[in-house]
Amino acid sequence: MSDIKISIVIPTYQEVENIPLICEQINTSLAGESFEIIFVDDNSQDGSYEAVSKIANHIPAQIIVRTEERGLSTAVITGIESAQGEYVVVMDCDLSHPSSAILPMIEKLASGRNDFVVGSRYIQGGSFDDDWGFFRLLNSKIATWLALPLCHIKDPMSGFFAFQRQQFKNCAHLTPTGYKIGLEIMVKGEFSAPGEHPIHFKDREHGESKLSLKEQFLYLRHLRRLYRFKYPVTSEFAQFGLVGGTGFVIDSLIYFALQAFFGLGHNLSRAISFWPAATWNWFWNRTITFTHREKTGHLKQWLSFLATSLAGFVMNFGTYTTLTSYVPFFIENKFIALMLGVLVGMGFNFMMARIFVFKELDEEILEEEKEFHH
Ligand SMILES: Nc1nc2c(ncn2[C@@H]2O[C@H](COP(=O)(O)OP(=O)(O)O)[C@@H](O)[C@H]2O)c(=O)[nH]1
Ligand SMILES: [Mg+2]
Repeated sequence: MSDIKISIVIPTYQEVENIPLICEQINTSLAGESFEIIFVDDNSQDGSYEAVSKIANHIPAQIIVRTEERGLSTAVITGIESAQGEYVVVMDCDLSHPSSAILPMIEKLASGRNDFVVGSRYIQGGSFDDDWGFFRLLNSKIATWLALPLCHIKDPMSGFFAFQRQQFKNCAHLTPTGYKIGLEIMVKGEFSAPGEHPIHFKDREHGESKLSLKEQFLYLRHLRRLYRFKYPVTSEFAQFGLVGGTGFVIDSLIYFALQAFFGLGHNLSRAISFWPAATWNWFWNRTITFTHREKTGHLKQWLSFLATSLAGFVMNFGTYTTLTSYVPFFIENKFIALMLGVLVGMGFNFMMARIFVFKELDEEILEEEKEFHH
Protein backbone atom coordinates (compact mmCIF):
# COMPACT_ATOMS: atom_id res chain seq x y z
CA MET A 1 0.00 0.00 0.00
CA SER A 2 1.15 3.47 -0.77
CA ASP A 3 1.30 5.99 2.02
CA ILE A 4 -0.64 8.67 0.20
CA LYS A 5 -3.61 9.67 2.27
CA ILE A 6 -5.68 11.80 -0.06
CA SER A 7 -6.08 11.62 -3.84
CA ILE A 8 -7.79 14.58 -5.40
CA VAL A 9 -9.28 13.81 -8.78
CA ILE A 10 -10.05 16.82 -10.96
CA PRO A 11 -11.63 16.35 -14.38
CA THR A 12 -10.62 19.17 -16.67
CA TYR A 13 -11.47 20.47 -20.04
CA GLN A 14 -9.86 23.75 -21.06
CA GLU A 15 -9.10 24.92 -17.57
CA VAL A 16 -5.55 26.12 -18.08
CA GLU A 17 -6.18 29.35 -16.17
CA ASN A 18 -7.61 27.56 -13.17
CA ILE A 19 -5.04 24.77 -12.85
CA PRO A 20 -2.28 26.74 -11.07
CA LEU A 21 -4.83 28.44 -8.81
CA ILE A 22 -6.49 25.25 -7.65
CA CYS A 23 -3.13 23.57 -7.07
CA GLU A 24 -1.99 26.41 -4.83
CA GLN A 25 -5.26 26.36 -2.90
CA ILE A 26 -5.12 22.64 -2.32
CA ASN A 27 -1.47 22.81 -1.36
CA THR A 28 -2.29 25.43 1.26
CA SER A 29 -5.36 23.63 2.60
CA LEU A 30 -3.61 20.28 2.83
CA ALA A 31 -0.30 21.50 4.24
CA GLY A 32 1.34 18.67 6.17
CA GLU A 33 -0.81 15.93 4.62
CA SER A 34 0.36 13.41 2.06
CA PHE A 35 -1.74 13.92 -1.03
CA GLU A 36 -1.68 13.76 -4.81
CA ILE A 37 -3.61 15.76 -7.37
CA ILE A 38 -4.71 13.92 -10.49
CA PHE A 39 -6.01 15.99 -13.36
CA VAL A 40 -7.82 14.06 -16.05
CA ASP A 41 -7.86 16.18 -19.15
CA ASP A 42 -9.60 15.42 -22.39
CA ASN A 43 -6.93 16.68 -24.69
CA SER A 44 -7.70 20.36 -24.18
CA GLN A 45 -4.51 21.41 -26.02
CA ASP A 46 -4.57 24.73 -24.21
CA GLY A 47 -1.35 24.37 -22.28
CA SER A 48 -2.91 22.42 -19.40
CA TYR A 49 -0.35 19.67 -19.75
CA GLU A 50 2.58 22.11 -19.62
CA ALA A 51 1.03 23.95 -16.69
CA VAL A 52 0.79 20.78 -14.62
CA SER A 53 4.32 19.71 -15.53
CA LYS A 54 5.62 23.01 -14.23
CA ILE A 55 3.64 22.81 -11.00
CA ALA A 56 4.77 19.23 -10.44
CA ASN A 57 8.16 20.63 -9.40
CA HIS A 58 6.83 21.71 -6.06
CA ILE A 59 3.31 20.24 -5.71
CA PRO A 60 2.48 16.53 -6.17
CA ALA A 61 0.31 16.97 -9.26
CA GLN A 62 0.02 14.87 -12.39
CA ILE A 63 -2.13 15.00 -15.47
CA ILE A 64 -3.62 12.19 -17.48
CA VAL A 65 -4.44 13.31 -20.99
CA ARG A 66 -7.08 11.25 -22.70
CA THR A 67 -7.29 11.37 -26.46
CA GLU A 68 -9.55 8.44 -27.20
CA GLU A 69 -12.44 9.29 -24.95
CA ARG A 70 -14.34 12.39 -23.83
CA GLY A 71 -16.75 13.04 -21.06
CA LEU A 72 -16.80 14.18 -17.48
CA SER A 73 -17.97 10.94 -15.90
CA THR A 74 -15.53 8.61 -17.57
CA ALA A 75 -12.78 11.12 -16.83
CA VAL A 76 -13.63 10.97 -13.14
CA ILE A 77 -13.56 7.18 -13.19
CA THR A 78 -10.23 7.17 -14.98
CA GLY A 79 -8.89 9.42 -12.25
CA ILE A 80 -10.27 7.29 -9.44
CA GLU A 81 -8.78 4.19 -11.00
CA SER A 82 -5.31 5.59 -10.98
CA ALA A 83 -5.61 7.10 -7.50
CA GLN A 84 -3.31 5.69 -4.81
CA GLY A 85 -4.60 7.40 -1.69
CA GLU A 86 -6.67 6.02 1.12
CA TYR A 87 -9.34 8.63 0.42
CA VAL A 88 -10.53 9.95 -2.91
CA VAL A 89 -11.88 13.45 -3.35
CA VAL A 90 -13.45 14.56 -6.63
CA MET A 91 -13.85 18.26 -7.37
CA ASP A 92 -14.29 20.74 -10.21
CA CYS A 93 -11.34 22.65 -11.51
CA ASP A 94 -13.22 25.94 -11.71
CA LEU A 95 -12.63 26.90 -8.05
CA SER A 96 -16.35 26.52 -7.28
CA HIS A 97 -15.46 23.98 -4.65
CA PRO A 98 -13.44 25.27 -1.69
CA SER A 99 -10.39 23.14 -1.02
CA SER A 100 -10.66 24.19 2.63
CA ALA A 101 -13.56 21.72 2.90
CA ILE A 102 -11.44 18.72 1.94
CA LEU A 103 -10.05 17.96 5.39
CA PRO A 104 -13.37 18.34 7.22
CA MET A 105 -14.93 16.00 4.65
CA ILE A 106 -12.16 13.44 5.16
CA GLU A 107 -12.65 13.81 8.91
CA LYS A 108 -16.27 12.73 8.54
CA LEU A 109 -15.14 9.63 6.65
CA ALA A 110 -12.33 8.84 9.06
CA SER A 111 -14.58 9.07 12.10
CA GLY A 112 -16.81 6.40 10.57
CA ARG A 113 -19.80 8.70 10.71
CA ASN A 114 -20.17 8.67 6.93
CA ASP A 115 -18.93 6.46 4.14
CA PHE A 116 -19.58 9.05 1.44
CA VAL A 117 -19.48 12.80 1.91
CA VAL A 118 -20.82 15.44 -0.43
CA GLY A 119 -19.82 19.11 -0.39
CA SER A 120 -23.25 20.64 -0.10
CA ARG A 121 -24.70 24.04 -0.97
CA TYR A 122 -28.10 23.31 0.48
CA ILE A 123 -27.62 22.18 4.07
CA GLN A 124 -27.34 24.64 6.89
CA GLY A 125 -24.10 26.52 6.64
CA GLY A 126 -23.87 25.94 2.89
CA SER A 127 -24.40 28.72 0.37
CA PHE A 128 -23.72 29.87 -3.15
CA ASP A 129 -23.02 33.13 -4.92
CA ASP A 130 -26.30 34.93 -5.03
CA ASP A 131 -26.19 36.10 -8.59
CA TRP A 132 -27.80 32.87 -9.67
CA GLY A 133 -30.69 33.80 -11.92
CA PHE A 134 -34.15 32.55 -11.13
CA PHE A 135 -34.08 29.88 -13.81
CA ARG A 136 -30.70 28.53 -12.91
CA LEU A 137 -31.85 28.19 -9.32
CA LEU A 138 -35.16 26.61 -10.22
CA ASN A 139 -33.38 24.27 -12.54
CA SER A 140 -30.95 23.20 -9.89
CA LYS A 141 -33.73 22.80 -7.32
CA ILE A 142 -35.91 20.68 -9.56
CA ALA A 143 -32.98 18.51 -10.54
CA THR A 144 -32.24 18.06 -6.85
CA TRP A 145 -35.79 17.18 -5.87
CA LEU A 146 -35.98 14.60 -8.62
CA ALA A 147 -33.05 12.80 -7.07
CA LEU A 148 -34.22 12.93 -3.46
CA PRO A 149 -35.85 9.48 -3.37
CA LEU A 150 -32.54 8.00 -4.48
CA CYS A 151 -30.53 9.32 -1.55
CA HIS A 152 -31.40 11.55 1.35
CA ILE A 153 -28.91 14.18 0.45
CA LYS A 154 -29.87 17.78 -0.06
CA ASP A 155 -27.29 18.41 -2.75
CA PRO A 156 -26.95 15.16 -4.66
CA MET A 157 -25.92 16.97 -7.83
CA SER A 158 -22.72 18.15 -6.28
CA GLY A 159 -19.55 17.46 -8.21
CA PHE A 160 -17.60 17.70 -4.96
CA PHE A 161 -17.50 14.44 -3.02
CA ALA A 162 -15.24 12.13 -1.08
CA PHE A 163 -15.15 8.48 -0.09
CA GLN A 164 -12.77 5.75 0.99
CA ARG A 165 -11.05 4.32 -2.07
CA GLN A 166 -11.59 0.71 -1.00
CA GLN A 167 -15.31 1.34 -1.22
CA PHE A 168 -15.13 2.10 -4.90
CA LYS A 169 -14.65 -1.58 -5.66
CA ASN A 170 -18.26 -2.09 -4.65
CA CYS A 171 -19.39 0.06 -7.51
CA ALA A 172 -20.35 -2.61 -9.97
CA HIS A 173 -22.42 -1.71 -13.00
CA LEU A 174 -21.47 1.92 -13.25
CA THR A 175 -22.83 3.42 -16.42
CA PRO A 176 -20.89 6.63 -16.53
CA THR A 177 -22.78 8.27 -19.35
CA GLY A 178 -24.44 10.98 -17.29
CA TYR A 179 -23.05 14.21 -16.01
CA LYS A 180 -23.63 13.53 -12.35
CA ILE A 181 -21.04 10.94 -11.56
CA GLY A 182 -21.19 11.65 -7.82
CA LEU A 183 -24.83 10.64 -7.70
CA GLU A 184 -24.05 7.57 -9.79
CA ILE A 185 -21.29 6.41 -7.47
CA MET A 186 -23.34 7.16 -4.35
CA VAL A 187 -26.40 5.22 -5.53
CA LYS A 188 -24.75 2.29 -7.26
CA GLY A 189 -22.09 2.00 -4.60
CA GLU A 190 -24.93 1.51 -2.11
CA PHE A 191 -23.17 3.57 0.49
CA SER A 192 -25.05 3.13 3.70
CA ALA A 193 -24.22 6.37 5.48
CA PRO A 194 -23.83 9.21 3.01
CA GLY A 195 -23.48 12.63 4.58
CA GLU A 196 -23.00 16.26 3.70
CA HIS A 197 -20.57 18.97 4.58
CA PRO A 198 -21.64 22.57 4.01
CA ILE A 199 -19.65 24.55 1.48
CA HIS A 200 -19.84 27.93 -0.11
CA PHE A 201 -20.12 27.34 -3.83
CA LYS A 202 -18.35 30.02 -5.86
CA ASP A 203 -19.28 30.76 -9.41
CA ARG A 204 -16.54 30.09 -11.90
CA GLU A 205 -14.57 33.12 -13.01
CA HIS A 206 -12.50 31.69 -15.81
CA GLY A 207 -13.66 29.60 -18.71
CA GLU A 208 -17.15 28.40 -19.44
CA SER A 209 -19.54 25.97 -17.86
CA LYS A 210 -20.20 22.90 -19.93
CA LEU A 211 -23.65 22.33 -18.50
CA SER A 212 -25.79 22.46 -21.62
CA LEU A 213 -29.39 21.68 -22.36
CA LYS A 214 -28.32 18.38 -23.79
CA GLU A 215 -26.66 17.51 -20.49
CA GLN A 216 -29.92 18.22 -18.70
CA PHE A 217 -31.78 15.82 -20.93
CA LEU A 218 -29.09 13.25 -20.32
CA TYR A 219 -29.56 13.87 -16.62
CA LEU A 220 -33.21 12.83 -16.82
CA ARG A 221 -32.21 9.64 -18.56
CA HIS A 222 -29.53 9.10 -15.98
CA LEU A 223 -32.03 9.49 -13.14
CA ARG A 224 -34.31 6.98 -14.78
CA ARG A 225 -31.48 4.45 -14.84
CA LEU A 226 -30.67 5.08 -11.19
CA TYR A 227 -34.30 4.70 -10.18
CA ARG A 228 -34.40 1.46 -12.11
CA PHE A 229 -31.32 0.30 -10.26
CA LYS A 230 -32.63 1.20 -6.82
CA TYR A 231 -36.35 0.51 -7.23
CA PRO A 232 -36.67 -1.84 -10.21
CA VAL A 233 -40.38 -2.62 -9.97
CA THR A 234 -41.64 0.61 -8.45
CA SER A 235 -39.95 2.74 -11.07
CA GLU A 236 -41.48 0.70 -13.88
CA PHE A 237 -44.86 0.87 -12.21
CA ALA A 238 -44.64 4.65 -11.85
CA GLN A 239 -43.78 5.08 -15.51
CA PHE A 240 -46.47 2.62 -16.50
CA GLY A 241 -48.93 4.66 -14.43
CA LEU A 242 -47.83 7.92 -16.01
CA VAL A 243 -48.20 6.50 -19.49
CA GLY A 244 -51.58 5.06 -18.48
CA GLY A 245 -52.64 8.49 -17.21
CA THR A 246 -51.93 10.15 -20.53
CA GLY A 247 -53.64 7.23 -22.26
CA PHE A 248 -56.72 7.89 -20.15
CA VAL A 249 -56.78 11.49 -21.38
CA ILE A 250 -56.60 10.33 -25.02
CA ASP A 251 -59.30 7.76 -24.32
CA SER A 252 -61.64 10.39 -22.85
CA LEU A 253 -61.01 12.95 -25.57
CA ILE A 254 -61.83 10.49 -28.32
CA TYR A 255 -64.82 9.16 -26.41
CA PHE A 256 -66.31 12.65 -26.17
CA ALA A 257 -65.26 13.74 -29.66
CA LEU A 258 -66.93 10.75 -31.31
CA GLN A 259 -70.19 11.62 -29.65
CA ALA A 260 -70.01 15.38 -30.14
CA PHE A 261 -68.69 15.52 -33.70
CA PHE A 262 -69.73 12.22 -35.24
CA GLY A 263 -72.99 11.65 -33.42
CA LEU A 264 -72.04 8.14 -32.30
CA GLY A 265 -73.73 6.52 -29.29
CA HIS A 266 -71.87 6.33 -25.99
CA ASN A 267 -71.43 2.56 -26.06
CA LEU A 268 -69.96 2.56 -29.53
CA SER A 269 -67.75 5.55 -28.70
CA ARG A 270 -66.49 3.72 -25.63
CA ALA A 271 -65.75 0.62 -27.69
CA ILE A 272 -63.84 2.62 -30.30
CA SER A 273 -61.84 4.96 -28.09
CA PHE A 274 -60.22 2.03 -26.30
CA TRP A 275 -58.11 1.11 -29.34
CA PRO A 276 -56.21 4.33 -30.04
CA ALA A 277 -55.70 4.81 -26.31
CA ALA A 278 -54.32 1.30 -25.85
CA THR A 279 -52.11 1.80 -28.89
CA TRP A 280 -50.81 5.02 -27.42
CA ASN A 281 -50.03 3.22 -24.16
CA TRP A 282 -48.29 0.41 -25.97
CA PHE A 283 -46.13 2.82 -27.92
CA TRP A 284 -44.99 4.84 -24.92
CA ASN A 285 -44.48 1.82 -22.73
CA ARG A 286 -42.29 0.37 -25.44
CA THR A 287 -40.37 3.63 -25.82
CA ILE A 288 -40.13 4.72 -22.20
CA THR A 289 -41.26 2.33 -19.48
CA PHE A 290 -39.73 -0.83 -20.87
CA THR A 291 -36.88 0.43 -23.06
CA HIS A 292 -34.52 -1.95 -21.32
CA ARG A 293 -36.66 -4.96 -22.13
CA GLU A 294 -37.09 -7.11 -25.16
CA LYS A 295 -38.13 -5.39 -28.39
CA THR A 296 -40.35 -7.97 -30.05
CA GLY A 297 -41.74 -7.23 -33.50
CA HIS A 298 -44.14 -4.28 -33.52
CA LEU A 299 -47.25 -6.05 -34.73
CA LYS A 300 -46.88 -9.04 -32.47
CA GLN A 301 -46.16 -6.91 -29.44
CA TRP A 302 -48.95 -4.46 -30.20
CA LEU A 303 -51.44 -7.31 -30.48
CA SER A 304 -50.40 -8.93 -27.26
CA PHE A 305 -50.50 -5.56 -25.48
CA LEU A 306 -54.04 -4.96 -26.76
CA ALA A 307 -55.06 -8.43 -25.63
CA THR A 308 -53.77 -7.93 -22.10
CA SER A 309 -55.24 -4.42 -22.01
CA LEU A 310 -58.63 -5.79 -22.95
CA ALA A 311 -58.36 -8.38 -20.22
CA GLY A 312 -57.28 -5.63 -17.84
CA PHE A 313 -60.26 -3.60 -18.85
CA VAL A 314 -62.55 -6.52 -18.11
CA MET A 315 -60.99 -6.81 -14.64
CA ASN A 316 -61.39 -3.07 -14.15
CA PHE A 317 -64.99 -3.06 -15.24
CA GLY A 318 -65.75 -6.29 -13.39
CA THR A 319 -64.39 -4.86 -10.15
CA TYR A 320 -66.54 -1.80 -10.61
CA THR A 321 -69.81 -3.64 -11.31
CA THR A 322 -69.26 -6.25 -8.63
CA LEU A 323 -68.50 -3.68 -5.95
CA THR A 324 -71.31 -1.34 -6.92
CA SER A 325 -73.84 -4.19 -7.11
CA TYR A 326 -73.10 -6.07 -3.91
CA VAL A 327 -71.15 -3.93 -1.46
CA PRO A 328 -73.27 -1.29 0.32
CA PHE A 329 -70.33 1.04 0.89
CA PHE A 330 -69.55 1.16 -2.81
CA ILE A 331 -73.19 1.45 -3.80
CA GLU A 332 -73.00 4.73 -1.90
CA ASN A 333 -69.51 5.64 -3.13
CA LYS A 334 -69.41 4.63 -6.76
CA PHE A 335 -66.43 6.77 -7.65
CA ILE A 336 -64.22 4.99 -5.13
CA ALA A 337 -65.26 1.73 -6.79
CA LEU A 338 -64.27 3.19 -10.12
CA MET A 339 -60.84 4.11 -8.81
CA LEU A 340 -60.36 0.67 -7.27
CA GLY A 341 -61.33 -0.84 -10.61
CA VAL A 342 -58.73 1.28 -12.36
CA LEU A 343 -56.09 0.18 -9.84
CA VAL A 344 -56.95 -3.49 -10.18
CA GLY A 345 -56.98 -3.24 -13.98
CA MET A 346 -53.73 -1.35 -14.02
CA GLY A 347 -52.04 -3.75 -11.63
CA PHE A 348 -53.16 -6.63 -13.78
CA ASN A 349 -52.04 -4.91 -16.97
CA PHE A 350 -48.72 -4.11 -15.42
CA MET A 351 -48.05 -7.70 -14.43
CA MET A 352 -49.12 -9.04 -17.78
CA ALA A 353 -47.03 -6.44 -19.58
CA ARG A 354 -43.95 -7.40 -17.59
CA ILE A 355 -44.46 -11.12 -18.04
CA PHE A 356 -45.80 -11.46 -21.54
CA VAL A 357 -45.49 -8.30 -23.58
CA PHE A 358 -42.18 -6.74 -22.65
CA LYS A 359 -40.08 -9.70 -21.63
CA GLU A 360 -36.94 -9.38 -19.60
CA LEU A 361 -33.72 -9.47 -21.53
CA ASP A 362 -30.96 -11.89 -20.70
CA GLU A 363 -28.32 -10.32 -18.48
CA GLU A 364 -25.76 -11.22 -21.08
CA ILE A 365 -27.48 -9.26 -23.79
CA LEU A 366 -27.77 -6.31 -21.47
CA GLU A 367 -24.05 -6.42 -20.81
CA GLU A 368 -23.33 -6.45 -24.50
CA GLU A 369 -25.61 -3.54 -25.07
CA LYS A 370 -23.75 -1.63 -22.41
CA GLU A 371 -20.43 -2.33 -24.06
CA PHE A 372 -21.88 -1.14 -27.31
CA HIS A 373 -23.02 2.17 -25.91
CA HIS A 374 -19.65 3.07 -24.48
N1 LIG B 1 -12.06 15.55 -18.62
C1 LIG B 1 -13.19 16.25 -18.81
N2 LIG B 1 -13.55 17.19 -17.91
C2 LIG B 1 -14.68 17.89 -18.13
C3 LIG B 1 -15.54 17.64 -19.24
N3 LIG B 1 -16.60 18.49 -19.15
C4 LIG B 1 -16.41 19.21 -18.04
N4 LIG B 1 -15.26 18.88 -17.42
C5 LIG B 1 -14.70 19.40 -16.17
O1 LIG B 1 -15.59 19.04 -15.14
C6 LIG B 1 -15.70 20.08 -14.17
C7 LIG B 1 -17.16 20.54 -14.08
O2 LIG B 1 -17.55 21.18 -15.27
P1 LIG B 1 -18.25 22.61 -15.28
O3 LIG B 1 -18.21 23.10 -16.66
O4 LIG B 1 -17.65 23.46 -14.21
O5 LIG B 1 -19.74 22.22 -14.91
P2 LIG B 1 -20.70 22.95 -13.88
O6 LIG B 1 -19.92 23.23 -12.64
O7 LIG B 1 -21.80 21.96 -13.67
O8 LIG B 1 -21.11 24.20 -14.58
C8 LIG B 1 -14.75 21.17 -14.62
O9 LIG B 1 -13.54 20.99 -13.94
C9 LIG B 1 -14.60 20.91 -16.10
O10 LIG B 1 -13.36 21.35 -16.61
C10 LIG B 1 -15.13 16.63 -20.16
O11 LIG B 1 -15.80 16.33 -21.15
N5 LIG B 1 -13.96 15.96 -19.89
MG1 LIG C 1 -18.31 24.15 -12.32
